[in-house]
Amino acid sequence: MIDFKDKVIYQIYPKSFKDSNGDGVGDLKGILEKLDYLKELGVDYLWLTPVFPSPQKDNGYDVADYCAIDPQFGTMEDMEQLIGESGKRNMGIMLDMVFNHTSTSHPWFQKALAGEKEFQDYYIFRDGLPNQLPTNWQSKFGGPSWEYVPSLGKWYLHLFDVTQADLNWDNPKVREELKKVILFWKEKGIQGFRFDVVNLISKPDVFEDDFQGDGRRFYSDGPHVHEYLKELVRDTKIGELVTVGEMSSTHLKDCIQYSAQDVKDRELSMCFHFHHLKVDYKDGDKWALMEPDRMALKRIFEEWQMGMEKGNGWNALFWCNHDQPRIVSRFGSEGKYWKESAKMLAAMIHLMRGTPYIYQGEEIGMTNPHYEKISQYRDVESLNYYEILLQQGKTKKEALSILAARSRDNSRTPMQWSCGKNGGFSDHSPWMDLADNYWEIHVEKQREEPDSVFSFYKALIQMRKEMEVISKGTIEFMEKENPDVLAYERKDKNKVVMVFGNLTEHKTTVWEKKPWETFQKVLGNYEGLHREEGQVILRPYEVVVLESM
Ligand code: TEU
Repeated sequence: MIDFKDKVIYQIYPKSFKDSNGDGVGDLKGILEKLDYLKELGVDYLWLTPVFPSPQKDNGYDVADYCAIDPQFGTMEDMEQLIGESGKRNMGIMLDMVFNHTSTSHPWFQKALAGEKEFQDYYIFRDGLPNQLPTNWQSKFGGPSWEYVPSLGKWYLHLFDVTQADLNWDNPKVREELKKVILFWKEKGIQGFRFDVVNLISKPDVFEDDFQGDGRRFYSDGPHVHEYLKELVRDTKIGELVTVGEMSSTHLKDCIQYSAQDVKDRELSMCFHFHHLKVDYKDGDKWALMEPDRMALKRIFEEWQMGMEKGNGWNALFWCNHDQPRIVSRFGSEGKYWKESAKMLAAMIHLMRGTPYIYQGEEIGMTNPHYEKISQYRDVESLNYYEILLQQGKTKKEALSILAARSRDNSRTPMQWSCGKNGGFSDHSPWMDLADNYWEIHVEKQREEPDSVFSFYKALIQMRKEMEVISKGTIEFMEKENPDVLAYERKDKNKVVMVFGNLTEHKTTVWEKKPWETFQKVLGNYEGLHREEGQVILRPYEVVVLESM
């Protein structure tokens, strides 16, 4: 089994990473051009979001063929070259397996539509009249989660877009097909897998209306999910690779099971959950704006960090991905304290117990783009919700300001490589607009600066590799009642490391009384350790990392 505890994973959204052939869309050859940059940053694995043939209704999460490359991203030879060249630099490629659903363009679904019973059993079809939805469940992208096929007189389930039909994992043939996909890529030298919404694969035996919610309580961490995952891992022997499951609306007890390390039938290396990224959803509604609830954030980190440690599970640590707004725009500052807040947020995540993920552009503190026109958006969820918000009576201006804060497109803007044309992303006008600040926030500038956000990420990655207490130590939280400060202590038999982060843009006091003289500062985003009358004071968005001497 591979030791992934001191590894750092970098997420690439290929469409927006680097365009090599001047069509305005990023591609595999573009990634190849940037391998030395990624090596310099110090990451170990590159997770690529889907690059398989797809109608791109959901930017590749609607897969039409799991074992080929979409021509817009390149060819199979490009992928093989990327695997080889990454390997030479000691970096592994991880692919994104979207196994909860396929595109409705997938040959399996097409055969189902043509009336082949065998393939209808690959999906979740229900007989019914056109005006009788099988259940009242809602799609995660808005609207009902069922679509009627008049020619068949049946409904099919789609938890996401109408072109993303849910697979029927209760059918052993489906499970066998998906194992073949894994083996195909493993054979090519893929070093790890990320499994998209994998905790949604097992649907309940009986489908019923949900009068308390949108239906998710019936299928999240569903009845056979652990059994199916165990089977998949066992039969493909991916227990020896790095695997991460994306868990939607999940539970701690299930995540412990998904990522339990020392058990006979292992499931995955680690899990993503999203609870810490819902602390600015008003009443749980992503489309209702609210300031982040910092106490809730602290509580969630504590609950998950302590719970996973106790259960011997393993967390994937992250702030950003292709579905989330940029973290500096969200929990930090885009103005005066842009750099300080980007660094503080980075340290708070990287030094916890788990494996850190960096989403492209996060390492240079990229921000939300603040689009002002609906025509600038590309994401299916954002476009659907824009209409829903208008139907709810919001003005266009209000709906646009909600999207500017919440849209998934906030993180999907092209990577800012330089202050040159199109931010050095492409010679052609890009498939979506860049953030205007690319002239100021870009890789070229930060790569050389010792004080840059980029250099800080490099230092964090180094630290994990050099200090076993970061990768393997236990964790304990401090400052639990202090709403301004997130703080924790990492410990092993040789060392104690303390991390204090000021989550606010004002000066604040650390309540904890520690023998400060016995610690030395090893990393921070300000000079020295500021003390007033014996108390440690944190400056705006300050982070200090101290090590026992
Ligand atoms: O996302 C799953 C998911 O539920 C979300 O993060 C989703 O974007 C959010 O709930 C909407 O508010 C995964 C992928 O990361 C995402 O890009 C895909 O669109 C989705 O699955 C479907 O494959």
